[in-house]
Amino acid sequence: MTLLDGKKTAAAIKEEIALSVTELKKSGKKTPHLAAVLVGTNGASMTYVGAKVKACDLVGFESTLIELPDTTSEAALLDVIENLNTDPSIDGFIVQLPLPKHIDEDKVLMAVHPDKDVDGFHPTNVGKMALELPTFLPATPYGILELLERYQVETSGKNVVVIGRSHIVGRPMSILLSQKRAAGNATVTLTHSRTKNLKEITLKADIVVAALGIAEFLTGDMVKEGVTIIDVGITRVEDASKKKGFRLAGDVHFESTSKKAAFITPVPGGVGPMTIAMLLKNTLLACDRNS
Ligand code: L34
Repeated sequence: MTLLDGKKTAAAIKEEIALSVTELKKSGKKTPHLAAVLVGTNGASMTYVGAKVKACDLVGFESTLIELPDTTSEAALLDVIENLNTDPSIDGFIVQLPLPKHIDEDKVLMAVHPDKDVDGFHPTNVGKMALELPTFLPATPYGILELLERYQVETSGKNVVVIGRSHIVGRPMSILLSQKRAAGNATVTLTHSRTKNLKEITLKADIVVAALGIAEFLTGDMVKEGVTIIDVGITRVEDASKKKGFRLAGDVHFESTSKKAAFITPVPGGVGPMTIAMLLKNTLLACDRNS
C-alpha cells in the first residue's frame, strides 16, 4: 500500500510556487495577491482560511483576510465582493463556504468576477472546465488530479467511481476524470444518495473518490483488492480524549480499506493540503494573466 501523501506533495508544489514568485519579484513584476472572505465563526472554516493565509505567506504571496460577522447581510457581502472585483491590487479571491443560511450562496458565487474566481466556482468557469477550455479548476478536484499524476496512478481506461455529486467536488471530479487529459480518460460513474446497490458499483472500481460527507462511510467490504482510494471527507467527530475535543474523520474507513488498497489518501494530510496548494496555483495563474 502506498500512501498518497498530500501534505508532502502540497509542500513540493508550494516550493515550486515560491520559486516562481521569486522570479516574478526579480523581474519587477507584480506579487500575486489572494483575498479570502470569511463570514461567521465556523471553526472548520476558520482553520481552512487560516491555513490559506499562512500558505500565502510561505510562498511569498500577499494576502488579505476579510472577516465578517455571521449577521452580515447578503447585500453587504455583495458590496465587499464588488470592491474586490474592482480592486486592481487583488489578483484573485475566494468566499469561504458554507455561508450563513440567510445568504444565497449561488448569488454570491455568481457575483465573483470570473477572472478573479480562483475557486473556479463561477458558472462561466464551470462551463469552461466542462468544455476543456483553459480556466481555474476548482481546487479540490485539481488537487486530486495532481496527486494522481505525481504518484503516477494510472487513470486511463480505469473504472472510477465518484461518491457524491456536490458542485465543488463530486460533479467537477467526475467531469475532469473522464476528459482527455493527464489523470483523465477514465470511465466514470457518479454515484449519490439515490444510487441503488452502491456496493456492487464500488466493488468494480479501480479508483474510488469518496466525497459524500459521511464519516467513515466507505468500508473495506465495499472495495476490491488493489483499489486506489481518494478520501475527500473531513468531519470533526467528538472525541473527549483529544485536546480539541474532536478528531478528524474522512469519508473512508481507513483501517479496513487500506488493507486492500494499492494507493490511499490519509485524513488529515491527504486531499486537504492539496486543496490549499492548488488555490495558490490558481492565484499565480490569475496574477500571470493580469501582467
Ligand atoms: N470557497 N469554500 C471555498 N473554497 C474551498 O476550496 C473550500 N474548501 C472546502 C470548504 N469550503 C470551501 C476548502 O478550502 C474544504 N476545504 C478545505 C481546505 C483545507 C483543508 C480541508 C478542507 C485542510 O487543510 N485540511 C487539513 C486539516 C485541517 C484541520 O486541522 O482541520 C488536512 O490535513 O486535511
